[in-house]
Amino acid sequence: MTIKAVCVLQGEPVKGTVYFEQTEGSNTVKVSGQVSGLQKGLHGFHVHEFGDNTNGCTSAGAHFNPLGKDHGGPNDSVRHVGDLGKLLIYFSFFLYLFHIYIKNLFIFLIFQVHADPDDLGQGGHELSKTTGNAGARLACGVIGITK
Ligand SMILES: [Cu+2]
Ligand SMILES: [Zn+2]
Repeated sequence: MTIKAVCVLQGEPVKGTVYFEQTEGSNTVKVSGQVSGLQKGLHGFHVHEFGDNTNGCTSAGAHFNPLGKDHGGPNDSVRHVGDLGKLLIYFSFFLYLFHIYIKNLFIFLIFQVHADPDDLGQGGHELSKTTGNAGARLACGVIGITK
């Protein structure tokens, strides 16, 4: 049995599709997809805490952080559960820990792509430990369960 979720990113000009997939019994979620309309280079990607789009991507709130930790990279032990690191236009990777939430919480969350790379908490900027200083919110979409 595989649990699948999808997010359609609707920004201007940034658009994309992101898939989340977890095989039952596995302790990771596969995240894959593509985003178009981005400037060349790396961009911060996160799952944010609210599935709220009423005021655009701003309403999505902070990074999804149910364990109350500091911001980090996707492979760090100290990180927000929603920290996906910095990604290129096409991506496919496995995310640990997120699986705990995939079944119940997915429809409440927003996936978001940013203008700048995420410093993974190491940048020394005042925002490093909360947002990774990833800059403007370019596009976002609600993550929903699919078949
Ligand atoms: Cu973000
Ligand atoms: Zn974070």
